[in-house]
Amino acid sequence: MANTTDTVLVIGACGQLGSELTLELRNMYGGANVVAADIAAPKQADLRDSGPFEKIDVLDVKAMGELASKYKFKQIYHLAAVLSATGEKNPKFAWKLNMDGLFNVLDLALEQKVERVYWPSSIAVFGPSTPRQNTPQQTIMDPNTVYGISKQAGERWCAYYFEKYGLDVRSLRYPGLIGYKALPGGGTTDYAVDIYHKALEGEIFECFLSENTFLPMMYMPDAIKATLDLVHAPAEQIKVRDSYNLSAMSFSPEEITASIRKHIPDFEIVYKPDSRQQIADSWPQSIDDSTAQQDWGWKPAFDLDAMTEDMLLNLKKMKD
Ligand code: AKB
Repeated sequence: MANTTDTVLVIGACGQLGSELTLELRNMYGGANVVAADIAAPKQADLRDSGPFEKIDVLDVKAMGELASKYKFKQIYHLAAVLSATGEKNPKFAWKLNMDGLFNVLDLALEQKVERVYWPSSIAVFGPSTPRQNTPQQTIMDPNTVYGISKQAGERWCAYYFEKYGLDVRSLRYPGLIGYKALPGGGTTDYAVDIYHKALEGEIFECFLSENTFLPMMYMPDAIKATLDLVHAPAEQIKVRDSYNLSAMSFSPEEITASIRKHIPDFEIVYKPDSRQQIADSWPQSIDDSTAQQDWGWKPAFDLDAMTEDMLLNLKKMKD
């Protein structure tokens, strides 16, 4: 249950997930109680106008400490990260931001007695030796992107802070996230957002993955619901303290194209796989999330066609 007097911090609030999660949290806790923080100010008017914004670099320990002293946060959602494709361009920086950022948040949470921390992991924790179909909660993990390595290490640190220091950290392994409000930045699954924009603009879509590349994906309302359900579940229900597998749908570029063509029959796609193909080929094609279902009742609402209908409707409204 949400305690509506809690003060909440969202780090990475202007990103694809952060911008939607912050708005939902403001609905739950009240605008003034949810601080959006990021390295640059929000462009979205609803995010900008609905509550406080603080410019912060998660690597700046002093500024983070001052922010926490000012607001006395009860919950922190730490979403800032370099994603899979961008991470490969500058692996050392990706490691620094993803790992030091997490340590700064975990240590701050301990120091300031923050009651709950949420940190997202990803299907990127899995690698070429992981079983690719219905990937189990616990299995071989040999990630070969710096993003995946940082998420796998981060998961272990979250479990460590819980076991050694009693910090209530919770986490989900997100699949590719698809939403219409904000664009993703630098991931391997980003094509599945871009494709809707290009379809509506009447452009030929150049896909950086091959037509039969299946990846686990999720529509943003499901991702927000999963996150809030997990964070607000009673502590005794949270049995996994590294990160929960989470699943909704799995499709290929060819299948999402067919789904879009039900609404835009002349939509065209061409395939030009690039370096992101190799990343996609190292990830699972589908995920077994039965542990999340059993522990805290996870159930997605959207499949591919339901998502396509909603995406096209909302993007069209935004473009008109
Ligand atoms: C990415 O593609 O890097 C992310 C992810 C699956 O974590 N969307």
